[in-house]
Formats: sequence, structure tokens, C-alpha cells
Amino acid sequence: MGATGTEFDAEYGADQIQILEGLEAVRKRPGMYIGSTSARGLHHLVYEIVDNAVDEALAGYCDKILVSINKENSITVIDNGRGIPVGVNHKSGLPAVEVVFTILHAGGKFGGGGYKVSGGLHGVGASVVNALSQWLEVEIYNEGSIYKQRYERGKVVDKLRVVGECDPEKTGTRVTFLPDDEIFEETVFDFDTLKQRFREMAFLTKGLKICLRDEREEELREKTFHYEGGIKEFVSYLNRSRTPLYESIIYCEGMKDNVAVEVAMQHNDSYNDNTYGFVNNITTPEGGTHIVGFRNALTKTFNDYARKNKLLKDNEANLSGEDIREGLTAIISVKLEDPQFEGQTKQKLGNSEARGAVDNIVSTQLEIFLEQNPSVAKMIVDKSVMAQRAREAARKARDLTRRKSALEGMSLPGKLADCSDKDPKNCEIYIVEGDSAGGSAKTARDRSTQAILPLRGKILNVEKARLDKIYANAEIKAMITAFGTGIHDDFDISKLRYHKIIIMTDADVDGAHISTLLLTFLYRFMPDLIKGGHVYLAQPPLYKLEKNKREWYAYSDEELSEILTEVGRDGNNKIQRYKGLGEMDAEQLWDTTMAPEHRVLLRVTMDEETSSELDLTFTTLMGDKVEPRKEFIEENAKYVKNLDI
Ligand code: TSJ
Repeated sequence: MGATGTEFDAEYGADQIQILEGLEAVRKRPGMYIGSTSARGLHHLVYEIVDNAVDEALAGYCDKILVSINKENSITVIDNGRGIPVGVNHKSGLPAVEVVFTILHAGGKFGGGGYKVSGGLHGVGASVVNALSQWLEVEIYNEGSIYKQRYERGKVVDKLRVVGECDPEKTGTRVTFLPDDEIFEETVFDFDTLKQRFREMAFLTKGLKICLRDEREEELREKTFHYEGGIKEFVSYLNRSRTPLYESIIYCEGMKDNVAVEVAMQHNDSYNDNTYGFVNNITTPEGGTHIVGFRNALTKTFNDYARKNKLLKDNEANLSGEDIREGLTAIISVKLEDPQFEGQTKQKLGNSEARGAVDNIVSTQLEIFLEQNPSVAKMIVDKSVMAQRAREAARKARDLTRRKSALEGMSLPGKLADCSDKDPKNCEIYIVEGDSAGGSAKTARDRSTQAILPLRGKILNVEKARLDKIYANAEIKAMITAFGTGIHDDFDISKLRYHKIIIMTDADVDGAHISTLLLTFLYRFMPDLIKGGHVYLAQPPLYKLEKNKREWYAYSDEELSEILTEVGRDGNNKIQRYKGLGEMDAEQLWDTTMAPEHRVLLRVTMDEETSSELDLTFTTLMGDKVEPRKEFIEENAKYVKNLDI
């Protein structure tokens, strides 16, 4: 081991060497503890510290957390809790706070019966943050004294000592750390990423006020989240750009088998299920027992209610879970002491007691709600019955096409100009808006590897259509057959015929709208294509500048002014603004947008950790209300990341 005991006071014995080895292990393999050393891992450091303060809030001792991004890109987190205990811990002979920051997995469990619910992906402990920081300072306000300790790369610099006095009424913890640039590839914090996560945390911990401050720029940026209604307000927030089916937010809460359960839900007039699960405030994109318990309860309770109240006749089939969840926005939040995560990415809750607890609490309380709110109950059952009919029609249509394709063999759409290379790894498909641009693209392309699928007219908004209509849509059928993967239960990514799916639309508002409609379809029906990084947006240029028989292309206003500065602003400049792909001839389209050597492609990504927000990136754009759409475009351009060039 690189670290030896000799750098330390003689009183540091064998235990301390173990401590150092522990934190050295974190520095050697940071990915094992925080997932990655990219921007994502960097932001995890902040969540880890804030989680500890949230635990104090959950224990009932703290109602305010302040997070600052400081000028040099360090982070300060302050809470008004009891303060990390400063007393000496018997086992180690060290102050408890030192144990928290220097012993791996010490968590919050040191003697005092501290109950720690943070867990899952984070919950690795403050010592991991300490090990991965150039320096970290902790201050504790307790009984009129300010205690302080400093660490560098996980190592204690000084003993914990009193450095000043404070108001005896004031208690709390303040931690400041600077992520180590020897460890992280990216050390710049993103305000919006942190903002998104803290908004979610505030929704999940009702009453807690979280304030995020950015001190890096001249102008202070600040955002405070505080929701007395907790997850009820979360559901209203998620439905803010949709039209709710009824006013009330259905809410269930309780504790069973040591599992704290909170559920809030409301239907809207769309056709999608937007159910989000959280375990100890962490999203579970892959679901798990808490979600299974919720679905069981929902299906059973609604069918019982519908039968009992003759909304479903004896000869009619039961409503399926999917039918009842059509247009549902729901938050299922459970808190338990020892969450077990399963599945490939360890994001699926495995504890069986969570299934029973959620099922039991939701069944009991939902039944009472339905009895007391018959008009709401009827609206939901009516919507479910319509969903059931549409689903049945869609199934018949699908069976028919399946049978047809089995008989006739899969025939590719007539409009598709396929490429000759048959190895999907080498192949790309351009989805092009309009026949004229499609024509230019067909002429321009590299026939061996680039296929072109022109789409005509308006693309169906799958947020606003039921399954039967979606499967009947010609453009959607063309995409499904061209991709080769099938959809829903039949989806098989190994059958994907092109490893790059490139959406190419005009660089204007209509083009952006069409891109979003296409992305919405892919996100809802083939999310694995996006997760697998197969979906891209082409970037046609906005301007062409001609001067003295030379040409430049600019992809943004800034780029145009840069070029103008370079070549000189005078009367010889001829600037053309491209309004659409159709204004370029095939050669120009190739040079600017399709040639792999110079084109700009944006890869579409989704962030699983804020999946409730990601969903918004697509649905908000699709909504009827114009304002949130505009706000969305401004806020979420970052979901799309620069790739080639
Ligand atoms: F992560 C951390 F350790 F760095 C950290 C912890 C950072 C911040 C900003 C706050 C905290 C924190 C810890 N706030 N509040 C607490 N509370 C305790 O550690 C605590 C206090 C008293 C008792 C007790 O049983 O008396 C138990 C605990 C866990």
C-alpha cells in the first residue's frame, strides 16, 4: 500500500492503517464506489453529502439544506440538523465525525441509534466523498461551539478542534469539498443537473427546504425547492403540461413491516403510463417489488369496484392493469432500512416485504377513496374500458400483420432506398422529412452504407393516439419494418438493421417539431434504441457564406459571426439563410450534413436518474399548452449531446 502509518502521529495504530487502505481502495477504483469518474460520478459526490442531510430531515431534526457551488468549483452543503456527533466513538477512540469521514461504509450508524435510510446506488458514505476530494472541511455547530476538521485526499490534516463560538441555539453541519482533478475527468458542476435532482428530493421529502446557489458567475443564480404537499405536488408538477382527468390527487400513506409507503396519483387525458418508483429517494427505472405491489393493488381494486358498482357487466372481461394505467401519472415512494437491488444495473428493488406493504396500503386506501369519490371512480373506469377496446382492436390488427408477414415474408417499405451493405454495424438510416429533401438525400447518399426513408406529411403524435391508430399509421409502419426490430413484446435489438438511426429535418421550428414527434415515438415504443445510443439528429447548416468564390457553412448564429470576423465584414459577403433541406442541392446536402467526414451528429441520450424529467423532455413538447413547450426547449437542449466533430 502506498500510504503508510509513518506520516501520522504515533498514537495512530493498526486501525488507522486499515482506514488508509480502505480509502486508498476508493481512490484506486473510484468507479466501484460512485459508478464513474465522469460528470455523473462527480455529481454523485454532492448527492452523497446531501443524502446525509436529508436523512437528518427524515429523522425529524432538520428542515433546511443549503447547497452552494463556490467560485473554485467546490461545493458547500449546510444543514440545520443536530450536527454530526463530535463525541469519541468507543470502538475506534476517534470522534464520531472523524469516523464518518475516514472509515469506509461507516454510514450514519455509530452507537446513537442513528437510523439511516439512504441507500441504493448512493449511500456509500461521506468517507468516499472525502477520499475523492483534494480537500474537505467539516464544521459542526453544537452547544455554542464550532468544531472543525480538515482532510486532504481522505487523510486527516488536523485533529477535530473547536475553532470558534456560535449562538448556542444554532445546530447543524457544514461540509465543503473540492473534487480531486486527479480522479475526475470532469470537475465542473452543472447547475441544472443538481437543480433537477434537488427538486426531486424536495418533492420526496415533504416540508424540507432545499436551496441551490451558484456563486461562480457575477450574477448569483439561486433556486429553492420546498413542497408542503410532497409527492402530491410532484404529481401535479408532472401533469402540469397535460390535462388532468379529474381534480383530486389520490394519495395513500402508511407503514407496514418496516416499510414506509407513500403513493400519489392522478390520470390525465393522454394514453401513457407515467409511473415512477423511488426507494429511499432514489429512482428505480427498472421497477421492482414496490411497483409490482402497486400494480396488483390498482388492478384488483378497480376491477372489484367496477364489478360491485355494475360499471363492468358480468359477461365483460376484467380490465387489465395496462388499461387502468392508461394516462396515469403516479409516484410510488417507499423507504426501508435495508433495500436489496437486483437486475443487471442493480436498480430493481428486490425486497418482498415492499410488495406486500404497498399492495396492502394502496388496496385499503384506494377502495375508500373510490367509495367516497364515485364520479372520479367512474371517469377512470370509463377511460379504462375505452383503453381495453382500443387494445383489443390493436391486437387484432397486429395479429393480422404478423400472419401476413409470416405468409409473404417481411417486405421493406416501398419508399425506403436501402443500402447495399448488409452488416448493421456499418449501416445508417436517414429518416427525412418530405419527399423533396428525401429525393436530394437519395441522390447525395453513399449507397453502400446509407439508407433513406422519406416520411410524408405530418407524423402522428403517439402521445395523443391510442394503440390501434398508431399501428394503422403508414409512416410508423414504415419505420418499424425498416428498423427490423419489431416493437413491444416482440422487440429484439439484435435484429436492428442499422446501427445509426439519423433524424434529418429542417433547421426551423417545424423541423424541430417533427424531430420531437419522431423522438417521442422512439422513446415510447423502442426506448432501447435510445438507451443503446443508436438515435441521432442530423445538423444541417443554418447559413452559407460566399465570398470571392469560396464558401463557408455556419451551423449557428455564433459560428456565422465568427466566420464573418475571420473573412472581414464587407460588401463582398453573400449570406444565404437555409430555411429547409430542400434549398440545398444533393452535393451541398452531402457536404454539409451527410458526409461522415464533416457532418455534425447529435446523439440522443436519456438520463435514467431523472427519468421523471426525461419523460418530460418529450411529452412537454407534445402538449397543447405553448408556454411549457417553449420553456422546455430552452431548458432541455442539453439532453442532446455533441458527438461527431
Ligand atoms: F455526509 C456528511 F457526513 F458529510 C454530512 C452529514 C454532511 C452534511 C451536510 C450533514 C450531515 C449530517 C449528519 N447532518 N446531520 C447529521 N446527523 C447526524 O450525523 C446525527 C446526529 C445525531 C445523532 C444522534 O443519535 O444523536 C445521530 C446522527 C446520525
